[in-house]
Order: sequence, then C-alpha cells, then structure tokens
Amino acid sequence: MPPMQTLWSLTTLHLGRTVRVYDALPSTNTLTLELAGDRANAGVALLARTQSAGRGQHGRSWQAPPESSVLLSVLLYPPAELRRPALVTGWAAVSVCETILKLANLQAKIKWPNDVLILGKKVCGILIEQRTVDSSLATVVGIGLNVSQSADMFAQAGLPDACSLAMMGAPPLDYETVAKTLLTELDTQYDALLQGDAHTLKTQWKWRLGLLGKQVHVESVHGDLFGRVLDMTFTGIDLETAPGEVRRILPETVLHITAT
Ligand code: BT5
Repeated sequence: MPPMQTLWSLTTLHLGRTVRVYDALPSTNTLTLELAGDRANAGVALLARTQSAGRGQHGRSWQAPPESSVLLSVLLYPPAELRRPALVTGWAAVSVCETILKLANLQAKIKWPNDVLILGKKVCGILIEQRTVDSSLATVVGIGLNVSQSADMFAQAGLPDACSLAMMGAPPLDYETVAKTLLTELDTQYDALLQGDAHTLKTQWKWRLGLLGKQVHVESVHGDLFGRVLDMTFTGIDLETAPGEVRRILPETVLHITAT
C-alpha cells in the first residue's frame, strides 16, 4: 500500500466521508478496486496528486501532469436499481457538469458514454469498473477532470482535443478545491437517487447529452443504426429508424452516438 499523504473527512452523507489523498499512485481506480473486498470501505474516495499508470477504457491511458487535475475514484455498493453502468456513468457525468457550472460558470456537455466536453473539447473522462463482492456489486467510479493544464501541455502530450477549466476561462482553481466540490455534488446527486428520484438526474443527463430529436448515427455492439432520437432513459434509447418504426436500444450496447 503506497504511503498516504493526508486524510480528509467531508461532511457528506454517503461518499467522501473518508478521502485518502495520495502524493502518487499508479492509478486511483486500481487501488480502490483493491479496497472493494471489504464493505467497510463503502463510500471511500481516493485522490492522487499524480498517477504513473492512469487508465482509460479498453487499456487506453489517462495523462495528467502532477497537481493539474482531479484524479479521483470513489467506491460504492449501489442498490440493485442503481447499478446500471449507464446510470452510474450518467450520475458521475452530470455531477462533473454541475461542478464545472458552480466553480467556473461554464456549461459542459456529455459525449456518450463517458466524456465531458467544453466547447467540443474533452475536459473529463470517467471510468466505471464493477466487481461482484459476495452478493453485492462493488462499483468504482474513476474521474479525471482537467483543471489547470495549458493548451501547450496538451499539444506536447499529443492531446489536441483536450482542454482544462483554466483554458476555458475558469477563475484560478486548485485540484483539491475542485475535488471537494465534485465529491459534495456526487454525494448530493447520489442521495437523490437513493431517495428514489432518478427523474431529476435523467432530465439533466438528457439535456447535457443534447441528442433528443436529433438525427444520429448509433454505433452499437450489434452494428450501426441511423435514426432520430425520440427519447432517452437509463434503460433504453428510442430511435425512430423509419417513419413509424421505433427501435429500443439498450444503453450498454451503445459504443458511440453522433449527431449526423
Ligand atoms: C476515459 O477513458 O476517458 C476515462 C479516463 C478516466 C481517468 C480517471 S483518473 C482517476 C481514475 N484512475 C484511473 O486510472 N482512471 C480514472 P477513454 O474514454 O478510454 O479515453 C482515454 C483517451 O482520452 C486517451 O486515449 C486519450 O486520447 C485521451 N486522454 C488522455 N488523457 C487525457 C486528458 N488528461 N484529457 C483529455 N483527454 C485525455
């Protein structure tokens, strides 16, 4: 176990009551997954100043210079009705967007399934990993949110489509302040879900995705589909593929959706 630098204790309800802050980790998600075997760790959050092996999906890497970003993972054991990856990702993405609005007064958009963009550039990526522990599903929510990198830093890293809050005109922010605000937002939104209110999150998620009524190209594990988005929920996307013909698509089968 790498040496821990600090321990925070936020006055939240479900997550972030314990935040382990590390100077350096290979990956906050990897260490959080190791903690998932013990349910006493429910709600714990891990924050790193820097990662040596930050991970994206499908073996891709996440790059961030030290102290430039929020590099955060949270461990939860959601009840059965809150386990769907689409919902968990939507909850994290909406919480990131609301945090950005609060701290930087910027409107971010969600790019299906797990990116948050400002003016078309990626400011945040989300990595959800789930493991069965006894009979419950441990869910690790990893969030990388760029705070202070410059355009030059992204160009040098070969990431021309990335941005940070600073680049988009946010006031000076440090990654610790952003992490605390984000954890509080995640907690508030999670509490609403536990109280049975998934409607508010769904409405925010749909608006931030911006796909309702649009003609889209859906790339799914079953192949490509084209049509107009009639509705979106965490359990299905209704796509009008021809006049009067509506297909319901499982969100977890969808790799990308792009407006055409
Ligand atoms: C993601 O994957 O976007 C999820 C990234 C999750 C990172 C967090 S950091 C804390 C926690 N611990 C971890 O080890 N991971 C999580 P994906 O959709 O596969 O996107 C990865 C791609 O985003 C890379 O291949 C690059 O093209 C790009 N990328 C890498 N670093 C970036 C950055 N800082 N900002 C924007 N894009 C980046």
